[in-house]
Amino acid sequence: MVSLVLLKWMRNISPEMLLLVQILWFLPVTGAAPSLTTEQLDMGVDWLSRFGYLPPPDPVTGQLQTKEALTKAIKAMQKFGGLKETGVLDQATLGLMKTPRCSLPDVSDAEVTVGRRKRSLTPQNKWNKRHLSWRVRTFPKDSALLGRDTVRALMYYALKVWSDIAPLNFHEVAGSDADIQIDFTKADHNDGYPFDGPGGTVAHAFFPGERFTAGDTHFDDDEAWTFRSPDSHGMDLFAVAVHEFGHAIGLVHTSAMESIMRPYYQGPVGDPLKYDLPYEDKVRVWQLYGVRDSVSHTNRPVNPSQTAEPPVLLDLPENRSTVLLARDAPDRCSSHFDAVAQIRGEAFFFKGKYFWRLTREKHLVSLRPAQIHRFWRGLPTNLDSVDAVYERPGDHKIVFFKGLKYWVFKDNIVEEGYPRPISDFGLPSEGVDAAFVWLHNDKTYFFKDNRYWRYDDHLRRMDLGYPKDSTLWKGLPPQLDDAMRWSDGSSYFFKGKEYWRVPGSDMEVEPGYPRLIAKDWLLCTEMQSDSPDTEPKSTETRINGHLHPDHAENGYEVCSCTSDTASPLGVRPSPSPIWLLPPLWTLSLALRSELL
Ligand SMILES: [Ca+2]
Ligand SMILES: [Ca+2]
Ligand SMILES: [Zn+2]
Ligand SMILES: [Zn+2]
Repeated sequence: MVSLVLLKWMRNISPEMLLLVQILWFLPVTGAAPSLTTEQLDMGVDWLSRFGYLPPPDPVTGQLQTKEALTKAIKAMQKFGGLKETGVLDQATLGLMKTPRCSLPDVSDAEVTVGRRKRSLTPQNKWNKRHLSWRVRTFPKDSALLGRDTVRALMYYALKVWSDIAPLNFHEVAGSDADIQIDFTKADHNDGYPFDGPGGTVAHAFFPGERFTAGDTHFDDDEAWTFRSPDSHGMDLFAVAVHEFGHAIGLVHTSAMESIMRPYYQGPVGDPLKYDLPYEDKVRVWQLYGVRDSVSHTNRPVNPSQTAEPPVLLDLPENRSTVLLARDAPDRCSSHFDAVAQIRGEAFFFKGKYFWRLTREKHLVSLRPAQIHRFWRGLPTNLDSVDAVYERPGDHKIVFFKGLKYWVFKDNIVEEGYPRPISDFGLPSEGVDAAFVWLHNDKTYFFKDNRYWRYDDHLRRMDLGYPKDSTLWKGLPPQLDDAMRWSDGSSYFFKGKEYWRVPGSDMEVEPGYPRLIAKDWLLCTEMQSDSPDTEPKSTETRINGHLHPDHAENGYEVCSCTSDTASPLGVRPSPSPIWLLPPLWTLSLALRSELL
């Protein structure tokens, strides 16, 4: 009855314990899901081990943890996949396990081996260089579905998705020493990640590093790779390639609902020329490499006569939503903010329907604001602004206020049962101007006009003796826009274009304040107005056949969130010979003809 898979997994368990282990396993599992077959259980255990959820059993204590470990592994898998955490192999769970996916594990080895002591994922690898070469070494054998030129063009655009936003530059080479070797291969191909025929695992890539295989990307040639498939048949090559190149530059899998780095195949993602990464993925790649430096133009050839003609990027039809976003979006340099909050150590500045995000090091992650309702899932789409936002002490949930209502978020998903009335807090029916947690006493403070309240989020009740007169905070103006604590131990208060700092446990503004918000937080120079319409773009565009590199109109570099930025002009490594390959612009034409 005990299959090979189970035996393999339990090879370190003493034979005497085997029967007990078997009973412990089968009772709860079969009890909750009576239709489960041994085959399904084998498949489940094998799957959980393969993708990092089930560690090899400890030789000493393994037999005591076995049942617990399996339940825990199933729950972890369900949580990561967005399923109900039942801890048993129910139909939804088995169904997700059969979904085509990437071969790489969801949980790193390091996280598994430390057991209960939760440790963060191993430090992510990243490339130390910013110019990376790529080459498609082997092509799909069934070229009836996808021609070679189309495959190369799709790889080009899938890499460009990442280099458009991060300071990385990819160039195609013909030699055998490309950083990113791309292969279409099947079954066992000698790298420890054998493919498995149609379905199951569809592709994998190796993380950056010093190893020979670093960056290499493999696609299972037993899949029916497609592009613009009229029906939902086949695997969309562009969508899978964007995911795998995410690994090739150092990203790991995520459970975020809106991410190209979810481990499961999500279907086609639309036109490769218009594809825009989900915000979550942008932030993660910015955390590794920083934002693309808009002024260095490192992808411009040093000497055009020696290098390939840059591919002609196809003219895109006017993107309606982008235009609307640009016209509607507020100016970060000239306006006040509705709300400001420190969330997970980062700063968020809210204005109208938009927000800007700053890293822990106070680096603005993008000049372009993100739409509130697209990131904070569950707020009404017609919400035109927010009043105040803060991260709750204790459970670290995020609370949004608007008028007489409030919403509670776990990460970026709203909790059930919200909005609720702010009378829950004991606040008057006038709304709030500002909310923040004072590091000094871990209490939550609400401000409205010239009064303030002190709330205990651990006991969920208002402290006695409030409201008090806000002039007790010496130097602060009435009618604040919002306030937040910051990692330097100080509290910051915002109103109009100015902000005030209150250090430590003082209730008095530090000398030298107010200062300008735009200048100190949002990368604006004095008197500068910088609407998103004039935001510098990182790509070069061709107008009437002439090359017009975009210039940063700000006169300064957009922050780079890591210390090493893109290499300056002049140190670009000379490219490997590419004359064996048709120039990529012909591929763009090939792709265009396929698009039309
Ligand atoms: Ca497969
Ligand atoms: Ca406010
Ligand atoms: Zn993956
Ligand atoms: Zn492989």
